[in-house]
Amino acid sequence: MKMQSSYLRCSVVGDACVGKTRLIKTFVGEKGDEKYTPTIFENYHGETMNRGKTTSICLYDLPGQHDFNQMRKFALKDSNLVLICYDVQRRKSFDNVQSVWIPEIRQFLGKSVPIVLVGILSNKTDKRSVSRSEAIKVTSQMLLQNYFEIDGEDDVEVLCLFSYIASITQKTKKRSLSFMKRLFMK
Ligand SMILES: Nc1nc2c(ncn2[C@@H]2O[C@H](COP(=O)(O)OP(=O)(O)OP(=O)(O)O)[C@@H](O)[C@H]2O)c(=O)[nH]1
Ligand SMILES: [Mg+2]
Repeated sequence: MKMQSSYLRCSVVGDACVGKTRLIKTFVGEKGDEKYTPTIFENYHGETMNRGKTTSICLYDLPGQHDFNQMRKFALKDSNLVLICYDVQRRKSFDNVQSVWIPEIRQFLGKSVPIVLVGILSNKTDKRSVSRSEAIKVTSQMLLQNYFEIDGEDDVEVLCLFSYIASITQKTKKRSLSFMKRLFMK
């Protein structure tokens, strides 16, 4: 029996040191190096299963430095989906979701590409400074696809996030395919 498979490109953005690279490394199974190294641009590859279908995900790990936007532009323009990450214990990184990251993504990609908001719990001993309900409110007001709150080192939580991502892009592709079918069957 032939296994069905699909492919998507996902950019990961958000303030510096919120845990984007750590989250990606958990997903691709490269855990271990706890040293913080600011990202310029990295490309990773992972796979997830959803309803018997394998999805290959090409991940663009992008710099959190705000003025590196030209570096992010090319990766963003090539993406089917974007994750915006913030640290639930760093208020500023959440405020920048609305003031920096959503405007930048919409400038380069328009409004049609799905954006998933991801609150990362980087340090279990620190108190959170952003509530779950605030994040859900922004998700709804800014017409984002969904909100996830995860520990970037927890394999199960990270896998759930990427399995969800695979499922929504499968749906989007299905919708556009049936539109094309409708167009040519007339
Ligand atoms: N345990 C563990 N910690 C990591 C790993 N990679 C990074 N960290 C730590 O996680 C925190 C966040 O680091 P990153 O994930 O690199 O942050 P980032 O959001 O990618 O930051 P920029 O690349 O500068 O935009 C830092 O304190 C790192 O020391 C890892 O593989 N394992
Ligand atoms: Mg990084």
